[in-house]
Amino acid sequence: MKIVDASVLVCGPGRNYVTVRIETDEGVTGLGDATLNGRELSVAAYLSEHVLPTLIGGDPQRIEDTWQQLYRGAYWRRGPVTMAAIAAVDLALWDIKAKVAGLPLYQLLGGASRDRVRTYGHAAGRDLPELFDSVRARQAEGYQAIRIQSGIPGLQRVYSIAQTENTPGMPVVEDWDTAAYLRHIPGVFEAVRNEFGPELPLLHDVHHRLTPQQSARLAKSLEPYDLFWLEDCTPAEDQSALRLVRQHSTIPLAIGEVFNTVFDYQTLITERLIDFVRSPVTHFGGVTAVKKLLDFAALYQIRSGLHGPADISPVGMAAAVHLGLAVHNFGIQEYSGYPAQAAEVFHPGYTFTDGHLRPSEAPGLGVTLDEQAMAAHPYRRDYLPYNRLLDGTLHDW
Ligand code: GCO
Ligand code: MG
Repeated sequence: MKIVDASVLVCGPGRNYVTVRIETDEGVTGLGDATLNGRELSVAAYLSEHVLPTLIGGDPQRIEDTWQQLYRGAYWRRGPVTMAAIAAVDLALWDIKAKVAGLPLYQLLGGASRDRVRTYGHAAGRDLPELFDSVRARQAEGYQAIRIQSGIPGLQRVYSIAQTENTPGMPVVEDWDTAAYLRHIPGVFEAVRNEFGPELPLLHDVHHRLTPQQSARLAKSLEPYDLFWLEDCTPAEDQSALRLVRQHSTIPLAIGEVFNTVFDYQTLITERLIDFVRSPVTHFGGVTAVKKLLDFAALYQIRSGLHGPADISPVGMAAAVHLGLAVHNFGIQEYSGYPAQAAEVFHPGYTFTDGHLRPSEAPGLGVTLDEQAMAAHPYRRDYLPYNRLLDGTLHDW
């Protein structure tokens, strides 16, 4: 079996997605997700200029060797663009291998360790009534675990709360005030617990905005509300930052959605500074790399909580669901759904019921693409927002 064609498909059904398609001389096709939010075309160019031409004529069954060649052979290692590109190829090759075997991907990863994959959804509101409505809406959709994000008094534009109009083609600038945030958030969790009871698993994402000292204070103040996890409390590239948080709190910690390799986790895992790894199957080198990460994490009783917002395409999500069904140390899967137009392009195969995902039983990842529909949704340049403090200083994500 040989690879005869490999291409990058870029589209924008409600938001931008980059997909890799690898074709073999035996007519088996594999799909991979190469989406890197706000930097989409850099991965598309990395793939089409530098990676995909080297695959033609190669053996699609040699997944590990292809991974090593793309990682070690390029000289330039790591980084989100490189690792998103490697992930896309890796996913497409696993898709092909599983189709050739006639099995859903999870069967090649050891088979099912559970019946279904528990997810968490996103609730957010500018104030408590709006937040409660949002929690109820997620519960009505079936979610049994919910991430809570809230507006902050005095801040007009807070990430994931109020949609702000931006100059087309330019990033939105949002507001941040750490002191106001630290004052407000514990009361939000107290109110949510009082309203929804003690059993609902609650999560919270700090988006890397605090110092270790501020994070430790927040973690202590949230302890009475029994969070499932506190996510990304400090800037992720500083692994030692979580030592201080750990010394002061037993709150479960999750981090890693911006990591690209296992080396970003080395201190965090071996010193047991975290409880959940957050990397997506995409951006981290694919199923091959995340499976190894999870096996490493398992030695330290650390579980998965893979990144799964709408900027992971349904192709990447399908891979995460197969992996989540298979690995023993599964924790939870983020799943926030997709813009309605995405369903015209991607037929993901997996199903979502009662807050749980189940992979397709079709051979491979189980995802199919409608390329005609794709043409109706072209790419449009878009950015993530960023933050400034009230005096104009640029702040951490
Ligand atoms: C999450 C993430 C998202 C990111 C987004 C960036 O936990 O889902 O933090 O909210 O901001 O994925 O591309
Ligand atoms: Mg996050």
